[in-house]
Amino acid sequence: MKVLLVCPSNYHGKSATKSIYYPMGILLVGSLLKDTLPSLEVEILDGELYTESELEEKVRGSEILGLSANTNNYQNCVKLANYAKRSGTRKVIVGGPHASATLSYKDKKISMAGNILRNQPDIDAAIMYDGGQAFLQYFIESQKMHPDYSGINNLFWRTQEGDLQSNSVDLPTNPPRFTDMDFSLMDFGKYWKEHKREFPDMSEQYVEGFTHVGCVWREKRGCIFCDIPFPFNNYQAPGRFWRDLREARTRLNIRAFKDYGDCLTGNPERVRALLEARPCDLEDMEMSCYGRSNEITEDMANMLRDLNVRYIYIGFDSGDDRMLKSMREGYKVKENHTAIERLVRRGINITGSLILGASGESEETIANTERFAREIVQSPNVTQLHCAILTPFPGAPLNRNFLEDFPEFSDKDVWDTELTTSFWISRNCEAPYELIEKKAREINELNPSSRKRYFGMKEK
Ligand code: B12
Repeated sequence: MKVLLVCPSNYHGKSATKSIYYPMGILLVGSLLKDTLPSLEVEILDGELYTESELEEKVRGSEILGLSANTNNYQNCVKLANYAKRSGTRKVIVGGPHASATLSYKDKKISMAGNILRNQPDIDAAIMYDGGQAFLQYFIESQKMHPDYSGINNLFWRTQEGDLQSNSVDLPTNPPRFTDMDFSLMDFGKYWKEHKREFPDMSEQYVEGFTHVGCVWREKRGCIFCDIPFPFNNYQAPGRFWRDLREARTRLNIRAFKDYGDCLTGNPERVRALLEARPCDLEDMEMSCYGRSNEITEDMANMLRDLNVRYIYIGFDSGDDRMLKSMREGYKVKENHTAIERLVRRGINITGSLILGASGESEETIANTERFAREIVQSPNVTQLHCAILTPFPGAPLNRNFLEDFPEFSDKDVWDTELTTSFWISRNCEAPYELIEKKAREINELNPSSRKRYFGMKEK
């Protein structure tokens, strides 16, 4: 019996990170299944690496299909679900950030998982947040003559009579561990090669992991577009983290790890504890991480250097203070410049990103962001710079404002990013959509990397 887990590619446009990063979500879900039921055939597929017909061929003959949905790839999840059901797959289950979103409309909280099941007859169940346990239990129950899905937390499901049911939901609080990943399910070699091309200052063999989850700023106020699932900032116990990483090194011979934690720089005490707990034999381990500009003090920059951080991803987000305020970023353009200076002095590379299209965006604010972008790409340490258009993700704080203007989306499961983006701009920006799109493309062209980031639009 085969269980297939797929993370399909984006619906509009190509991802700039194709073949660089592997899909950790389905790796974790598949690993728990394989660890619990070793004789089961579990296949993990990164949909970006296959054509539609190749994926369909893989789907044929799978008994259970699990799909990892973000808002940008959800239409492709639906297409694959339809195909699977036509070709005999017994159960189709959807998880991931899109299935985990909660909409706020008037006084109501609406689960996207419910919208998915109401609108898609070919999808049997949707799982919110951490999907490992729920998927495993769903699989086990689905093999029984009289399955009972009622005790599986995080699960939305349909009864045999077709009624929609939902169980209680646990918020995700703990960082995933390397030890929960069955590395034999993933072919790392092909990712390592591409990763090295894009990030030459980092060792080729890397593994993705989490020193922490959540973001300190998000706990206080948070950026309006943020759809990260973790409500609290929670760091791993440093000793355990390094022991886990040592084990990953033994198994995979890795020399670097990419910290997918939402923002490393928010909690200086915990960063210091991480550094101080690092054992001598891991002192040469290289890192990349996410950070916020105003949290990069001289002290934080020293700690990042001492942790061998080779690349840090920073959302600069705008070159205009009014737009930074509009996005509720909690910092100003000056702090973006200061962070760059501090990182440059320590030889740390920066992957920056910018967003056009927040409330109040005008020709003047766009011009300021363009100027900022042109200035910072002069720095040899700014090795990537992406420009996105603000997308109203269904689980982000701004979904509330979006739904006030476009209530028809409150019971939809497809939130086509090209459409929602243009709707949002039409109500919230002074500049027209066409100008914002043109400028986002132009700023993207300034990216020193040859991989220009996909930003939610059809390619031209
Ligand atoms: C690292 C990261 C990336 C990396 C790597 C992604 C990768 N291929 O692994 C890069 C930089 C490439 C990236 C790109 C993008 N990302 Co990103 N990314 C993240 C980040 C920080 C961590 C993701 C991660 O690996 N988590 C760890 C794994 C274990 O968690 P997970 O994937 O969510 O999986 C768990 C559950 O969701 C669930 N689950 C997942 N899949 C499935 C499937 C089944 C069947 C089941 C049952 C359960 C299940 O169980 C898993 C285990 O607990 C998150 C924020 C966050 N903290 O989650 C944003 C995040 C996921 N990204 C986001 C976005 C928008 C994007 C982009 C679209 C940005 C852009 N405009 O280009 C692209 C799209 C890329 C793509 N091809 O789809 C959004 C998604 C919002 C949404 N509603 O869709 C997030 C939430 C950030 C945000 N904006 O708030 N991203």
